[in-house]
Amino acid sequence: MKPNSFLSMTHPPAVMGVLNVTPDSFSDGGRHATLELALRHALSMQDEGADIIDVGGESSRPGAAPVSVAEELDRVCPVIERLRSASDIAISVDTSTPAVMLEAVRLGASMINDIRALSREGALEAVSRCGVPVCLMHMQGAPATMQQNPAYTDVVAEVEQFLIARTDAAVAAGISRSRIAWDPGFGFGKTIQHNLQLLQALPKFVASGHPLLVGVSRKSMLGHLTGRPVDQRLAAGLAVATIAAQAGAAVIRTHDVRETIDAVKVAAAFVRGQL
Ligand code: YH5
Repeated sequence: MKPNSFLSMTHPPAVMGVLNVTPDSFSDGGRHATLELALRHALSMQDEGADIIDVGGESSRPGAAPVSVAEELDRVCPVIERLRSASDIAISVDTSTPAVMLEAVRLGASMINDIRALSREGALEAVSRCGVPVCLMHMQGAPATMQQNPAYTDVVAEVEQFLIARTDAAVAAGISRSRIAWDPGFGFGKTIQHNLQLLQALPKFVASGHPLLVGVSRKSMLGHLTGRPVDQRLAAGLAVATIAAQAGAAVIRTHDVRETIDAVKVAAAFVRGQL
């Protein structure tokens, strides 16, 4: 793999704005209102400077009801279609469902973000066929139960082995190695100690040469560290974004685009020695 510019971090990481399109996330005013609010939120994140909008229609929170393929298509596709016609910003789709991947790319998405690392039947083939970049994320267990008893002998080694194995499977399916990003999956089947060990090991993941995506925005690890509820975790999230940027992460996934851009700009200037 060619040495990539993320390693020297001449630029701050890209900032990916989270756009949840689940019934609970926007409006109780029905589908049309939800679509309009989602579009408005995406465009406001673009105004704030987001590089990528990550559109997701599945809630991966513990206890969330599973969503059918038809329902996920119904949630995600109209948003991608509208956003594509309103803007040329890069769109990624947060999905594990092959039919959603294919339809999202057909409508103009340019990246697949899969918390299940292309483990669903047909997912490897779908991404191989689209030819777009993909983010492979590590998760232990399944969303409904993953936080019940996360256990590892060596979390860093196990996450790395998993990502290597899924990358090899993706390459074997015809996906170009250079189009595969990695994500250690903060909060997905991890205790606070596991998350902190992974945070300390970010430089090791960056050294793999795969662009590294980090998503900690508003997550419960920040609540555990600060004692704060979900709507008061901005500062804690910015601290982690700064650490990740200093370690050479390529993409920060966040709900708080404007503030995160400021934080990663400072981190990048510090790394360059031009603060
Ligand atoms: C991620 O890390 N996360 S969805 C629980 C929260 C807050 C936020 C309040 N998709 C990731 O954002 N994709 C999600 O507690 C992701 N990496 C990648 N690549 C979960 C989420 C969240 C969960």
